[in-house]
Amino acid sequence: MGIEVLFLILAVLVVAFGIGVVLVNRRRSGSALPPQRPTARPDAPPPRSGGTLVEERPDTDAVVEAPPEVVEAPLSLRDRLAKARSTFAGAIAGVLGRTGITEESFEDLEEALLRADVGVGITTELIDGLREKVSNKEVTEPQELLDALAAEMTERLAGADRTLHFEPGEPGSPNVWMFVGVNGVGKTTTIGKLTKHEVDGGRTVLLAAGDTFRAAAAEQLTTWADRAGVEIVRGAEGADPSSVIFDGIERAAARNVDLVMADTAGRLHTKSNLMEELRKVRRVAEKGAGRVTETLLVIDATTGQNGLTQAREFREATDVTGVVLTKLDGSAKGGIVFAIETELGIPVKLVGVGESLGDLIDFEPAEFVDALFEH
Ligand SMILES: Nc1nc2c(ncn2[C@@H]2O[C@H](COP(=O)(O)OP(=O)(O)OP(=O)(O)O)[C@@H](O)[C@H]2O)c(=O)[nH]1
Ligand SMILES: [Mg+2]
Repeated sequence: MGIEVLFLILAVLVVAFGIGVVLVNRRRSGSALPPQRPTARPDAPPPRSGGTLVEERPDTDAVVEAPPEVVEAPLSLRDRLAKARSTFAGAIAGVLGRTGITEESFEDLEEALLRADVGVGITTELIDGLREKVSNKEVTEPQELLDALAAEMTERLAGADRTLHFEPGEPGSPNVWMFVGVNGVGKTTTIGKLTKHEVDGGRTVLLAAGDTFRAAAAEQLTTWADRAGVEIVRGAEGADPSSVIFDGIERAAARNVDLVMADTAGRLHTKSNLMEELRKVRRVAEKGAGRVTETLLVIDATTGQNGLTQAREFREATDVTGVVLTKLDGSAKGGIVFAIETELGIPVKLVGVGESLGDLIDFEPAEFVDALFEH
């Protein structure tokens, strides 16, 4: 009797748990993002004693926070781009609300593209292209007009090399990926997310804390290093960033580490002495055993067209090989992707869509444009 009651309670619990899991998964289904785990914020690092140049990160104390038992499915890209999508929602409703294609249809789309910060030049080209398709009867229905615009936007982003370059070489000759950009755009967070990704993919990684401007910067990077279980090389506050990065590369070479991710201090693109410092960092990074195979410019998507000006200046100072566009989750100005790629020819390689570990994804143009146009 007692055992039967126990079985009954167990059965009820199992069924209730099953229903719960199914509901959560259905609500969050359809995502291409990697699984995401809640993590500690990087700006709350554990206290550390300063002074030592090299810090060992044994694998045993690698994880700051134990991962939760139940891993929630991540939000879809469509959900993450809600703000960017809302820029287009009104125009899409306007276009579809009319029986045919009118002058207002073009005006709606033009306004949305400009508000999304696609840029005046590209917007004009896109709208002119649509007008032509309508006038030669290639496009006759409102939905076709939207499809034609989405196809043209995707086409403009096609063909770029978005891979993160990694050259396998002799042991003791690590690849170096440098991260540069203005203050607060998400450089350190991106390094943290990417380090975990690379480690999970089987590469050995070492972090070089080239932001010696403030002590908290190295602390923040140390938290990410701990989380991924990798070693970090850091210098004293105010130390020469190029020497810290050089030391990191030498250390990685000595230990046959595959990849060094080098953080740098945020700097205004208008400050010529700081841009000169970046040139030096790059020069020195090439001097030792390593090879700089990526210099990634991190741009905050919420800054819109100002990101374009930053990109120009940073490209001038260092050989920028790709852009990481962060905070796309909170931006109505995702159109900056088009301006960066079309006007500057720098490929957007990664996008940040949140603050947690799993919130860094490869940039896929078709997926991105579809997410903007979904209605
Ligand atoms: N919503 C959102 N927040 C982000 C994203 N990437 C970074 N952040 C947040 O942006 C803030 C600044 O990030 P950091 O990584 O410290 O930026 P940084 O470029 O290293 O800053 P400095 O070193 O001061 O120049 C942090 O609060 C991050 O959590 C993103 O993709 N989405
Ligand atoms: Mg930083």
